[in-house]
Amino acid sequence: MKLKRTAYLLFLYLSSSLLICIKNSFCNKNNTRCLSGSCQNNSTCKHFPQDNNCCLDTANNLDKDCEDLKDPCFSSPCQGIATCVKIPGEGNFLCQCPPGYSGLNCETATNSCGGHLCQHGGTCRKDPEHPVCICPPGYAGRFCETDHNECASSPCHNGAMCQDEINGYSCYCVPGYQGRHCDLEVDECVSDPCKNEAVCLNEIGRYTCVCPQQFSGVNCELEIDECRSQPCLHGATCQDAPGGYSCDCAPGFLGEHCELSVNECESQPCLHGGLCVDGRNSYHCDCTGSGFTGMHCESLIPLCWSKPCHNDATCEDTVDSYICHCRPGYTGALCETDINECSSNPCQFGGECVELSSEDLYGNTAGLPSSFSYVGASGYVCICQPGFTGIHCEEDVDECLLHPCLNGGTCENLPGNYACHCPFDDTSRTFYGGENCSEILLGCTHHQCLNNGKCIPHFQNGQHGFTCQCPSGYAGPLCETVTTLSFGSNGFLWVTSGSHTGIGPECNISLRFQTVQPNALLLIRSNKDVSMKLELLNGCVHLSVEVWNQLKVLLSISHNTSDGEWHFVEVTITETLTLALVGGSCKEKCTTKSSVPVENHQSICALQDSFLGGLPMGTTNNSVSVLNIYNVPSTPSFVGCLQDIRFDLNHITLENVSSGLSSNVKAGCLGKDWCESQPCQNRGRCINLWQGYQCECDRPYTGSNCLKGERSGVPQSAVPLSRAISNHPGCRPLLGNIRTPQDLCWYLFTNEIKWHSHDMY
Ligand SMILES: *[C@@H]1O[C@H](CO)[C@@H](O)[C@H](O)[C@H]1NC(C)=O
Ligand SMILES: *[C@@H]1O[C@H](CO)[C@@H](O)[C@H](O)[C@H]1NC(C)=O
Ligand SMILES: *[C@@H]1O[C@H](CO)[C@@H](O)[C@H](O)[C@H]1NC(C)=O
Ligand SMILES: *[C@@H]1O[C@H](CO)[C@@H](O)[C@H](O)[C@H]1NC(C)=O
Ligand SMILES: *[C@@H]1O[C@H](CO)[C@@H](O)[C@H](O)[C@H]1NC(C)=O
Ligand SMILES: *[C@@H]1O[C@H](CO)[C@@H](O)[C@H](O)[C@H]1NC(C)=O
Ligand SMILES: *[C@@H]1O[C@H](CO)[C@@H](O)[C@H](O)[C@H]1NC(C)=O
Ligand SMILES: CC(=O)N[C@H]1CO[C@H](CO)[C@@H](O)[C@@H]1O
Repeated sequence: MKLKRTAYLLFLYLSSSLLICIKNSFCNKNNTRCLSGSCQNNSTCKHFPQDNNCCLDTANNLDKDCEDLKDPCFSSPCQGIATCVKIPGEGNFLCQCPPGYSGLNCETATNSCGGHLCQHGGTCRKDPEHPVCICPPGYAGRFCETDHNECASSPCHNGAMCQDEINGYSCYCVPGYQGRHCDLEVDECVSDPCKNEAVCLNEIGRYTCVCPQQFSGVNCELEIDECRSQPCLHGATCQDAPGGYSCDCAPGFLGEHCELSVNECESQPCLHGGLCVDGRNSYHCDCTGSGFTGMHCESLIPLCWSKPCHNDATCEDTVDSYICHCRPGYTGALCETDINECSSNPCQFGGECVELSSEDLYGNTAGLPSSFSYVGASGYVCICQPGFTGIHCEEDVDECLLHPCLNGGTCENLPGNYACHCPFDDTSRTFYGGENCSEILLGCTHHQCLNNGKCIPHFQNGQHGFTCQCPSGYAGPLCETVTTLSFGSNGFLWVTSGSHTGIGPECNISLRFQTVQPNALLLIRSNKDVSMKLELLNGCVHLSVEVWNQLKVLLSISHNTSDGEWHFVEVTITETLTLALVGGSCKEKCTTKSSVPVENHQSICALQDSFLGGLPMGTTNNSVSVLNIYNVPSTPSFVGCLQDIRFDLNHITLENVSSGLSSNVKAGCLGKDWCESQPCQNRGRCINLWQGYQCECDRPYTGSNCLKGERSGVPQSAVPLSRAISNHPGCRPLLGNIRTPQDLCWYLFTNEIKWHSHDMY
């Protein structure tokens, strides 16, 4: 209970303190004395009488609040005109009473003339109620305390300034007025300021002189100069005279004001039709179009003036003409022709020739100076292709000096370029390739060449690929095509078109052959006029060309090829004919060439019909003409194998031969060693003849197998051909006399030869 009351009291106290303190946050003013903590923020509570307290911020010397409360004069406690004076430090005041008053607040009026009641020398007069001050002039008020303002009645006139003084005033006049009150106007003409009998007009604060003619100036003291208006024209001199002037004209002008120009052109001074243009005391001659020049168009214009020479040439006048002296690189009478220094194509290896006179190329063509000048316009520069340098691009840059080939590749410098020959790394079994041998070649990892072809990988245009290097007897991208052909007796292959597929007039024939025949026809091409034959004669390769049945070329290589081994022969037909036996057993003089150029070598290449191995030949001349073969050879047809037959770059296989254009030709080489079974008895030597064998018997044995005691040394066919042919159904020999394997049977139909291919083995 007791606690509750205390809390209540405290609440009352606090709330009342709060109400009182609303006006001033610093303190509780109600309290008659300062409570501790009543002032916040370190300000000090200050006590004043009449229950006035305030807080003094001593730290910041802020005491505004205290000031208001401290001023005891704030409520104007002193009566009348008494002065309230603060008593410092106490918060109290003192009233200083005016004369005639007394009391604490000057509320009491005195009624005696004591002291200096009247101010400013006023005289005090006693009065029953209160004394009266008689004020000296200029003062007023009960105690003469007020100075009387004499200017209040505006005594000064005409805009003058009034200055109040004790018991008086002064007027300060504006110019033009005078007098005590500035009410008198000054007559400025009194002093007679205007000269030369001018009339003086008095005005306020000034005067004006009205001058007679011929005079001017404020006081008309100046005589007027008639020349001042510059009345004389065209540079004339003005002579002033009293009341007038005269003009002394410049040469070429006339008139009172020299306004008239004398016409100097009247005398026609311009020659040769020149136009005279009159001027000020002068003239000039316009010679335009007259062909003359000079002051009076008296001189002929030099022809060089018309700049007739082109291309910065120098012009030289002569007696009646002119000469152009050209700058180097230009020619022509007017130097109008730019000499084409590039016409000789001086830049090599594809370098671009740029004339130094190509003005429009300057500034954007490397190799030319930055700006054109006629001095350097003669000649040319070569702008070389990459990889070349030198004035004429004649020097090949050796790109191999930069060692561009990686991974052990060897560098070959080429004109304008280089080539890396990349190695095959045997240890890692890696092929390198690409431009700089930097690529590991992957072309062969998944591709296999057939028939023992060798896979060669390459890297071109960012693609891995491979090519197959085919062994003899195979061709095609994967060596899948068999190029080996077996020719049986009287076998032949007729290739009718596309024999020459090369570009240009030159061509190529190559083939490999294998035979034991000493004499055989390998190939014949012919038409009515020209024929070319490749034959074996006595085991040697012969090439012959006949034109109009005349032998033109005969080439042969004296190397025995009838040994049953493969031989490669190549015929190259250019302006000369070349016959070459390549590789194998041929060691010397394996190439021979026609000594003189062959006319018609183009027509040899252009021949369309080629027969390989033989001709579909009987003895009827008819058949020959049908076959388009005009120069029928006597050589026996080929028995053996041909392989890799190429006309230019094209392989000839059985695919190229339509049915009916071949006979007794089969894919592959069916050569059989007839001697393997040792058919020759009694120590006879066996000779494999492809279609049979032959025994060379020792005496006294004879016979096909050296069994008989007959005459020896005469070769005999192992398989009697007459029997072979007569046994064959549908085959009818055209000639009854079968002597050699070349005699074949064939049927000739109208315009068509139909061949029956027979296996003669
Ligand atoms: C006291 O001082 C603080 C900080 O200086 C200020 O925020 C606050 O307003 C002051 N109080 C009063 C009542 O002036
Ligand atoms: C008051 O004064 C004391 C000592 O001078 C000081 O430490 C304190 O910070 C001051 N307080 C304020 C609110 O200024
Ligand atoms: C090959 O090397 C040359 C010179 O080092 C370089 O400029 C070129 O880019 C290289 N080529 C490739 C395909 O990396
Ligand atoms: C002859 O053939 C070879 C390749 O077999 C070829 O490189 C050459 O260019 C050919 N010559 C002519 C004149 O066709
Ligand atoms: C060529 O060689 C074969 C086989 O060696 C032989 O039989 C033949 O007599 C030879 N021919 C000539 C003309 O030497
Ligand atoms: C066939 O031609 C040859 C010469 O090429 C000639 O000697 C022969 O008489 C001709 N035979 C016939 C039947 O016309
Ligand atoms: C032969 O045939 C092959 C495959 O069809 C072809 O690529 C080639 O060009 C032909 N040769 C000739 C000479 O027509
Ligand atoms: C005028 C006024 O509010 N005076 C109060 C001052 O404070 C006391 C108590 O501290 C009150 O009793 C007064 O009424």
